[in-house]
Amino acid sequence: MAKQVLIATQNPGKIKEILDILKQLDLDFVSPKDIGLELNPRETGDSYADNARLKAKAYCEASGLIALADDSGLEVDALSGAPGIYSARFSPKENATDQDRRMFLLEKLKACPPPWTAHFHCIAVLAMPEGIFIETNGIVKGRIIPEERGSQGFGYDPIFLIPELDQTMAEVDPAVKNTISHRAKALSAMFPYMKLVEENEDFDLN
Ligand code: ITT
Repeated sequence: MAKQVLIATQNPGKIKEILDILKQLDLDFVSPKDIGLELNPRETGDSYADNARLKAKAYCEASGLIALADDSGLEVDALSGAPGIYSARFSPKENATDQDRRMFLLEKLKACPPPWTAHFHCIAVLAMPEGIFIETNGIVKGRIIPEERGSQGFGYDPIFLIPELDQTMAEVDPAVKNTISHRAKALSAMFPYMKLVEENEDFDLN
């Protein structure tokens, strides 16, 4: 029987992408909702790695399952790397939506001359009940544009242009996003470790 792995996130956009990126694995991926787990670990770390580890550990301990977490964000050069680890919380509005965050970012950028080069960064962490942690990372470079384009994806995708494709992350086919994105890169680096989980092999981390 396929082993259960918990996708340790509350973001439905991430869940969809992670399932698609890892679909070749014979693992039984479940979301917190699937197993009736309500958890909201506070992201108190000051790096993606700290926060990803914190989330993976919290979900792993609460469920007893192997947990795969993702901490990610958008870094805009003209804003010295902001919003970065605060990407999900980057709007003063209460209960802000993805669109509120995009509008807030564009408002801030008005004072900066374009081009607004930027990148998405993702750190993925796999936590095992035995206390083993695996960490991988991925980056995708692009540019922020002043008007939204496209309706796929989530978060900052409609204003993140991939210059080589002349499309935003919200315009590209999701299957394409899931081969070029920061998340795709972090998870493809994670793939060999997940394969060991699938095959029930011990981890030799040396
Ligand atoms: P979890 O902590 O439950 O995983 P979250 O959305 O709060 O969900 P993060 O703390 O990692 O996750 O924040 C990541 C934010 O960065 C996310 O909410 C988006 O605003 C942005 N982001 C990350 N990946 C993105 C992507 O592929 N496309 C667009 N925006 C992205």
